Amino acid sequence: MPAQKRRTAAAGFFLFMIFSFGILSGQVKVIFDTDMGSDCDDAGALAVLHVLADGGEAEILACIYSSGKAVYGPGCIDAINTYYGRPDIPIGAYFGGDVGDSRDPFARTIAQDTATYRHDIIDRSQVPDLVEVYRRTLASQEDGSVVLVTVGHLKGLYDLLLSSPDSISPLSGLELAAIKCVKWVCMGGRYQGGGWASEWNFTGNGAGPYTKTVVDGWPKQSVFTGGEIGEGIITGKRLAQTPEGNPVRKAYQLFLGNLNNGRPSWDLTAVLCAVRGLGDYWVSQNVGSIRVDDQGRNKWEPDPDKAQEYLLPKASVQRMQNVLDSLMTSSPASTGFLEENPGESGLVPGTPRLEPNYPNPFNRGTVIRYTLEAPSEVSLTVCNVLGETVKTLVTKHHERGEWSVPWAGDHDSGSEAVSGIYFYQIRADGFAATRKMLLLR
Ligand SMILES: [Ca+2]
Repeated sequence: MPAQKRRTAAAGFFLFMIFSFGILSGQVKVIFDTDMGSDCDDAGALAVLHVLADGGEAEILACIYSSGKAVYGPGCIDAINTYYGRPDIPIGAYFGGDVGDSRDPFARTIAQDTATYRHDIIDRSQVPDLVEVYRRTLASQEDGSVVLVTVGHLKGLYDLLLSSPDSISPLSGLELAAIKCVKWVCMGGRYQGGGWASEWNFTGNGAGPYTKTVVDGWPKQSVFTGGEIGEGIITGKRLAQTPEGNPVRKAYQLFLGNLNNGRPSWDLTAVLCAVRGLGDYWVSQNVGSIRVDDQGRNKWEPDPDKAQEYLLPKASVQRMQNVLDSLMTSSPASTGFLEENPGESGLVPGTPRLEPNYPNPFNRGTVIRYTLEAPSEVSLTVCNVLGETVKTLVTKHHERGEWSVPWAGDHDSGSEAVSGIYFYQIRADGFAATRKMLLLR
């Protein structure tokens, strides 16, 4: 089948899968607030968020560009959103000039290359003010439903919290945050040293004076992933295996000069925590609260105890690298590899019927069931999103009837498969059927 047709068939199939099997339930609704352009880990974090959305774990409500000294952040965000098949996510930008990084190692190049990335926003002149997007997005959501994640300076959030009632909502920004948000996950600060610490998102580029107001004034739970959490988790090398047209690959390549060494995963950890919580990746220190000074420096105090916590590592660095790298480098669902699968129609006599696996999502293992209407030579395999066979579960002659096969989330080699989307495909006498499943470690 021609590649284009295969992609089109795959896109339709993915949409069918998502809307047919209720994978959307349990989604975390996320607003992503970024200084896209200063460092490539913002691009990696947005990629992780899209892949989590592809897997039905998250919905991306809006992207906020909260750096005011470079203008191409929104264009770079739009290029990534478009690559992942979500070109219409609202984007808001900061238009002030007092907070932000004037360096632009990759955003401009990506934002201006609309021929390659097929997006339509180039710079911030094409998007609304971030306060408008924040307010509109929050006002449209159910109470207590939104997770806000910031991976840059806090000026955007500062402007939201200080915003007044307007035609969008009779609530102030502080009230909107208190009513609509369930929590805020923030990449910022440092916590494990014990004393006063200086971290770039909190203190850099003129952000310091705003950090204290936001950290002290945020009205709901806040979770901080400190600089030390992402620092040792080096990701991005696997981007070399993704298509040349991947803007996230381009961001890492331009920022680092090559794809040989990878980059710490500061912002990626915040996104993963926003969507999956602590999981078995982290534990949290939740007794005490943060003190922030006027320069944005911070320290953790055991008293008073507020609804604030910071992450401590639990899983190994190696495992976190695997989890984040495999998310960041997964193919977008909209450009998947799948072939047409006539078995999905269920109308052709002799077609194998493949049932939804259970449980799904799953952690330790899942069971795949299928029905044969006639004796057949059967193969049942599990593939990853790159189309590589992970595990061959069945290759044999089967009588007609109902069958079930467990998959323990392992490779043919016996090693553990990483978190992510997988596909299981049955082939029997020239027919094939494929379904999607989600492994969560
Ligand atoms: Ca950042």
